[in-house]
Amino acid sequence: MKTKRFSDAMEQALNKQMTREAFQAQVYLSYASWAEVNSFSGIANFLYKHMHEEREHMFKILKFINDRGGEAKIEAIDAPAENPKNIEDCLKKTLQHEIDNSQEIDKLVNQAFEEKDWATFSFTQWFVKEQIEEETLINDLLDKYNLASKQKDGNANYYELDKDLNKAPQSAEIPREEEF
Ligand code: OFO
Repeated sequence: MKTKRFSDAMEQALNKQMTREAFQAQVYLSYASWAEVNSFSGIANFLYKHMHEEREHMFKILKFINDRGGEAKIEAIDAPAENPKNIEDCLKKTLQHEIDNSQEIDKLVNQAFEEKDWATFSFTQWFVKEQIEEETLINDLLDKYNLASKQKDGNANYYELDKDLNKAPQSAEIPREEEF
């Protein structure tokens, strides 16, 4: 007989978040397909890859629920909202989805803290860090989009410069002192 090691309320909350991660994956999938159809294959590639990450998040939660003696419930996933209007809209909406998701993760952390459920508290910390990373990643893409697209003098050069700086070494060759 399995022994459940978290509350019914926590099991429910984790199940809800598991379905939410599946929803996140659907959003990435629909935006990726939209980008591909509109000939933005680079961004489509990024979004398809990220769809897989979200599915992994969903699975991570599923495993945790089952491993802790609960039962993961596979439920219907909401349809994503309408397609983005353009790349900027796509990136902004993606960022907003991540911010909303971070808030849901925070609720789980709070609940675990209030229930003194330290196993779930520790488990959710991985998601807190992951969300920090993902928000930063999408924000960076938006910055790059702005550099590449906004109508300012020399912006195209900044975009190229930024690509170069990305590959810049962390140390420089300096002339050695001559030995006399
Ligand atoms: Fe984008 O994140 Fe899942 O959690």
